[in-house]
Amino acid sequence: MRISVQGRWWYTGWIGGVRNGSDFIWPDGTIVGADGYDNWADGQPDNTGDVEDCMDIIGDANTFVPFGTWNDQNCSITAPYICERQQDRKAQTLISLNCSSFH
Ligand SMILES: [Ca+2]
Repeated sequence: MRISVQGRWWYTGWIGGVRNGSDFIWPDGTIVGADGYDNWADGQPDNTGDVEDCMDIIGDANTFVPFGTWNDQNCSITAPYICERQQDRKAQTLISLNCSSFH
């Protein structure tokens, strides 16, 4: 499975986390994993080449890494990004929208 954005297929997508020292933080400033949940792929984050400061999600089941797991990646790679959207289901109004600042 790959990620489809406006008719183009991608093998990855940015999910907003960035390196902050020895941790990664989400766009709202919370530390990744502080809530007891993370979904890093086996062996990740590995900071290959000491340049992987952004978090992406694996969208290619042809690799040996499960779809949907997380990886640290070089921030300069162009990829679509995934936003967190909170919506009031009853009122159908947007409460908040958090997107990564890189893409
Ligand atoms: Ca990595």
